[in-house]
Formats: sequence, C-alpha cells, structure tokens
Amino acid sequence: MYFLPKRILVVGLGITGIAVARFLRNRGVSVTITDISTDKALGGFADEAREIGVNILLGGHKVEIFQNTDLIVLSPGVPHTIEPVQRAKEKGIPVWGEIELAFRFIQEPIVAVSGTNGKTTTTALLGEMLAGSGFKVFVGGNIGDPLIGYVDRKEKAELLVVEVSSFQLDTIQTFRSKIGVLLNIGKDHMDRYPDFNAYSRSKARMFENQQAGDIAVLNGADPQVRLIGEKLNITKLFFNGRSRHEKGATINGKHLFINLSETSQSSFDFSEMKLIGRHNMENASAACLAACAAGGTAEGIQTALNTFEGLAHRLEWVAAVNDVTYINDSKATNVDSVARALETFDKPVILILGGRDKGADFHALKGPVHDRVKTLIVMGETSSRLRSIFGGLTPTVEVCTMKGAVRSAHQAAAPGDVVLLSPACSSFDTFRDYAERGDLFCQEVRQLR
Ligand code: UMA
Repeated sequence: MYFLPKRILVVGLGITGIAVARFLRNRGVSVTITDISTDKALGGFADEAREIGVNILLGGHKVEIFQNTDLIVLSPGVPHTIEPVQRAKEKGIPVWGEIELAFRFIQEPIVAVSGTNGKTTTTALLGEMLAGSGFKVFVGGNIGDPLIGYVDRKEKAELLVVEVSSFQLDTIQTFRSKIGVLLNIGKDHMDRYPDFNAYSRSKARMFENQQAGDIAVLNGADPQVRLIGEKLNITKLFFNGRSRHEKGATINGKHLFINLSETSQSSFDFSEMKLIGRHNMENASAACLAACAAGGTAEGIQTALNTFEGLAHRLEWVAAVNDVTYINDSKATNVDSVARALETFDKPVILILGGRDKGADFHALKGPVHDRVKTLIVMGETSSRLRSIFGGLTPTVEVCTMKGAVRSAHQAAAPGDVVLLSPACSSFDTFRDYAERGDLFCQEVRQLR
C-alpha cells in the first residue's frame, strides 16, 4: 500500500487519464489534468473530467504545472521524454505511469503479456482459459480497460491478466508480474524510441522486478526475446522453439505439448481452433503455457482454445461478397503484423495499406507484397512513400478515403480473392483510432452487398 501525496498531476486526458483521476479523487487527492489537445478535440473526455471534479489545463503543457506537484502520472501516449517531464524529474518529482500507480494498490498476482504483436489476442485468450479453469479473473491494461480501474472494483479477482505496452513499461518502478509473457519484438514505434535497441530495452523491463519463484514465458524463436531471456535468473518457459533441455511448449502438427517439469506434462489440440494464421498458433501456445503455469486446468484451457472467436480488427472476417472474402486487420499498425497477416492466406490478396507516418521501414514487406499481393491500395499520410516502394512490384492504386479503398478493392477483386485491410501504420492521420478505421472499413464492405 502506498500513501498518496496531496497534489497529483495527470498528463493525458484519455481513457487512462479519466481512470486515474477517478481513482485519485476517490481518495481525496487534489488532481490537475493537462493535455496538449483542446477541449473541443477531446470531446467527452473533458466533460467527464469536469464531472469528476479535477482542475483541467488544456491546449498545451505548462512547465510550471509540472514543477508544482508532488507526483506526476503519465498516460501511455505521453512520452516520458517530453521537456516538462524531464524538468520535473530533475527537480526530484516522481513520474509514474498508470500501471505503476495501480500496482502499488494491488495484492493479487499479475500475469502480464507484452510483445510487438499478438498481445491483445493472447491476453484475451489467456483470460478465457483461466476463467474457464475456475479462477476469478480481471482482464485489462493496454487491451482497453486500465489496470487502475480494477483497484476500486467491489468484486475482487484471484488473478489479473494484464496486457502491457512498451509505453506503459517505460514508466514503471516496482511493477512486477508473477508470470511475464513476452511474445515477440519487431520494429515498431520508431517515432517514439531513438532506435530498435531502446524499444527492446523497454520491453525487457517486463522482467526487471521479477523475483525467485516468478516465471518468464518467452518466444524461443525470436532472437531479441532470447537475448533478453539470457539475462534472466528466474524460471524460463519457452514456446515456439525450445531446445531439449528447456522447459515449455512444442507444437507438433495440430498438437501442443507442454512440459513444465518431470511430473507436469500436458497436451492440447489446436484442430478446432477458430483463430487463423501461424502467428495465432504462436499466440495460442504462449497462452496455453502461461495458463498451465498459472494453474489452469486442461479442460478450461482446451475449451477456451476451441471456442475463442478472436477479436475485432485482428484478422476479423467481415463478409464474403461475390465470393471475395473481406478481412479487417486494422490493428496491424506495423510491418511485422502485415507480414504475418499476408502469410495467413494462400489466395491472391488485394491489400489496403497506409496511415500515419511513424517512420517505419516498409522495405521488409517487398517480398511478401511481390509474392502475394495482386493489387495494392494505398491511403493516408504514407501513401506516396508506399507507392514509390511497392508501385514497381504490383499494380498500385492511391485513394483518399476508406470508401475509395473499398470500392477500388472491389473492382480489382475476382472470385476467390481476399481483400485485406492491414495498414502497417497507425490510424491517427485520419481516424480517432484503429477501431474507428476498422469499423468504417466494415461499414463500407457491408454497403457493397
Ligand atoms: N497527450 C498529451 N501530451 C503528449 C502526448 C499526448 O497530453 O505529449 C494526450 C493526447 O492529446 C490525448 C491523450 O494524451 O488526449 C491520450 O493518451 P493516451 O494516448 O495514453 O490514450 P488513452 O486513451 O489513455 O489510451 C491508452 C493507450 N494508448 C496508447 O498507448 C497510445 C491504449 O492503448 C490503452 O488501451 C489505454 O490507455 C488503456 O490502457 C492503445 C494503443 O494503441 C490501444 N496502444 C499501443 C499498442 O497497442 O501498440 C501501445
């Protein structure tokens, strides 16, 4: 338990800022929230903050505000490197993220899931496996339900399954998971980190407070994850590739074999799984392994594997129109996830790419685009960059709107093809978030019928 200071500054007025403000006001703290956006741009969030009863300072961050507070709590979308935050740190003012604050008020064991791709699916699936095994479970974090919200819930859980992003890990101090799952590390968020190593170091922080008896669940086939694993002195379990002396999970055909110890072995059947794609076999392996390590039952785990339908905006089946399948993968906001999505289909693909320019290197997609993409449709801030990289490899069409993208895809597609929205970019150039982008794609597809 932690005794809260009198004055706390919350930075960022989104889902996290509201949840933190509510938590602090329930404890009588004087709260100020600041956000670079304007009242109008923040929409309902500003009204909600007013109802909670906090001071609101919008349209920029004033350095003095950061200097005259006892604690700063950052939203994940706010880089901890911005000047007002750096200046406050120099003055000795503590700067935490929301999961750090929450952790100080949580006693229940946490199973945390991170990775560049697949963390939301794995978190949700793992939550179902543990709930199906009879545990009372809270599922939250980066998945959309801030961890801090759990603290004031009347109904307590026995296990917390928490998706954590690198942004959230950047601002931890004591946050510790009993089981930490690291799915993979690919190049992403290069607009936020100076280089790949810095991003990777951030992901490694997942394990920095783990103690004897805690467990790391690691992707054995990911070189960067392996490198992080080498430095860990806790129990390590590997999925997706392990050597004979390592404990963990091995896939053989449609079966997953789990070896936690000489006396604890189990197997699971993937043949009824509804999730598609090789990467989802990896996600499912990680979830099974973490669920077994957390005490899940064979029946609970297998039932969740068979019934879990996947999540919206992640390789989500939308419709079949004239025998063309439309897939919404709007959550694919980096190059790796698009490469994985393309691997999933053995039919010709009409791919919709583009969005906010995060400085990503798209060249790694040249091979997959050349081999699998029949027509490329590019949109958003990155469209001309994408056209110049891929235009010589496959017919490429530049569009301005989602309606234009879906109409062009419809024209280019023949029966048997797949139309895939998998943008490799975040959505903030045009949309509120990836969900709004995905929803609009689905709406436009349904109108084709
Ligand atoms: N802002 C500032 N100053 C800055 C930068 C931003 O005031 O310097 C403000 C913005 O104007 C905005 C506010 O901060 O109004 C938004 O904060 P936020 O981006 O942290 O948004 P939240 O609504 O609190 O959502 C966050 C996560 N967002 C990000 O990490 C970008 C959500 O993850 C998460 O679900 C939610 O907390 C609950 O935990 C989204 C995400 O895209 C889904 N995550 C990334 C990913 O999965 O790859 C990391």
